[in-house]
Amino acid sequence: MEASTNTLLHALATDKQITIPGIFDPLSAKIAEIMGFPAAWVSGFCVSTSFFMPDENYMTVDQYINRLSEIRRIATIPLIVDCDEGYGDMINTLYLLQNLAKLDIQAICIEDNAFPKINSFKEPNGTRHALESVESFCHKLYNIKRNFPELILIARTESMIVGEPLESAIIRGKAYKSAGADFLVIHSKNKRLSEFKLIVDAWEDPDSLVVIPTLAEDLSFMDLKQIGFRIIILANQVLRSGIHAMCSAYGKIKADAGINELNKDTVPMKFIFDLIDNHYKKEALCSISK
Ligand code: SPV
Ligand code: MG
Repeated sequence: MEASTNTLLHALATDKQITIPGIFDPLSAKIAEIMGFPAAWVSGFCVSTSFFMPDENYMTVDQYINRLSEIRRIATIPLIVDCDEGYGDMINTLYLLQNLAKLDIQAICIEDNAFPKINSFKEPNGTRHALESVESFCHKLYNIKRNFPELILIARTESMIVGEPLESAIIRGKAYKSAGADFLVIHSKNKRLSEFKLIVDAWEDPDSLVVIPTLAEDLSFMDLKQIGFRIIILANQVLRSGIHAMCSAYGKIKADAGINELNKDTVPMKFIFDLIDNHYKKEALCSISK
């Protein structure tokens, strides 16, 4: 249990900058772990999508906790859990976090969307994308830190997502840091590096900035590191590329493209046997050596 906690704390303490991919189930978590990432982002959007539900609080808190425990049963990679807006008020948030505490979760991210949330990049469809007041969100952060002092707390403001100027996001960010947040995401629909740079330049402590560049175009992770972001989270690109691959494979089957064409973009069966068998062999060895 402690090993993974230490790994994330160690990475945060020693690596100036880290790149973290999104995961959503035991398989994706295990692949990210074997690839050697220092941590993985459990994406609310990706887990919801895997249940075929909108990222708008359709998924219940217990569904999410169950998925997290399925992931933890297989993977020891440090996890940063996307807690959306906390699944409701303070009581609901604490219920989620009490359950996460049993799962060796090192870090969480909580956003200032009002309940029920809507994914940052979805057009509101008539309903306003509302934010919690600064006071009530700070109250949430303060209570999280008071009840779970060991948890690395990432606060995320949706201020720019709802069209407020960068200055408003900075005001929220400062309040959230004072209320106990360790790191801050100023989430945005930014595409270009120059737009991301405005955020870094406006924030007094770039080391505490996390970026989730979901809509970014034409930039490398190194570009984001060079302008000063500390932690870069690629939240949902792996799931999106997986969906792309699935559609392409189903399309080839439908078009009767032939087995050779289909096999081009698949892993061999042996790849999966090895992947999974290695895990269970190691588990067996560990249990014998205890
Ligand atoms: C998620 O992965 O659930 C996120 C990141 O919150 S994003 O959907 O890109 O805003
Ligand atoms: Mg999310």
